[in-house]
Amino acid sequence: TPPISPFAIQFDAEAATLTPEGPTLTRRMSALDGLFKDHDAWQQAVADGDPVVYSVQSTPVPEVDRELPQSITSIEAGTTAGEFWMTKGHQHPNHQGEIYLALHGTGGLLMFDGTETQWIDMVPGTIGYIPPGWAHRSVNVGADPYKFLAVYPGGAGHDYGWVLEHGMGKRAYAVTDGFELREF
Ligand code: S6P
Ligand code: ZN
Repeated sequence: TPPISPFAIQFDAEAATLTPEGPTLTRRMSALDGLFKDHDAWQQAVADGDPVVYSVQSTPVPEVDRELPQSITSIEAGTTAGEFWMTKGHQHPNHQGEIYLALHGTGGLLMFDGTETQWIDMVPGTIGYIPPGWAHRSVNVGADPYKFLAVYPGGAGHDYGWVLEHGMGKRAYAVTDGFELREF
């Protein structure tokens, strides 16, 4: 990767966009294999049109050591067998910290260190801090898209296998007056 020069990023908090744009990642339901509690319901959702669950828009800052990339994740509103739609979730193999700034909607930042689970309610203006060594997943617990800005060390990496192996400790389910966390 060639070195990157200083540049300005236009951050529109209202529209939840970053300009200039780097790569955009789109994850459909089929990409979340093994993550929802109810596997049959997940399979049915894949068969029923495989909806987009979330997308991640980056800036041109590369994911390499010592760079500081940023991205905006937008999670659609929805549930699968009562479980709120969410990101895959990952651990940073190099155990580095990260921050999330909520921009739109109502979400949660679920963190798990292998033993303990932590949940931070995320509403526009909330900064959620993810310490090194805590796997993290974002959950949309509202009726609108939940959007947040992430800023993270470029060399942190994404270990998705860790979550498949260890889980996230808790799951967020829809209940009449919002959400409820249940044992994994
Ligand atoms: C990267 C940061 C976010 C997530 C994004 C999608 O360190 O935590 O940009 O990558 O929210 O989640 P996931 O779990 O599919 O990478
Ligand atoms: Zn991360």
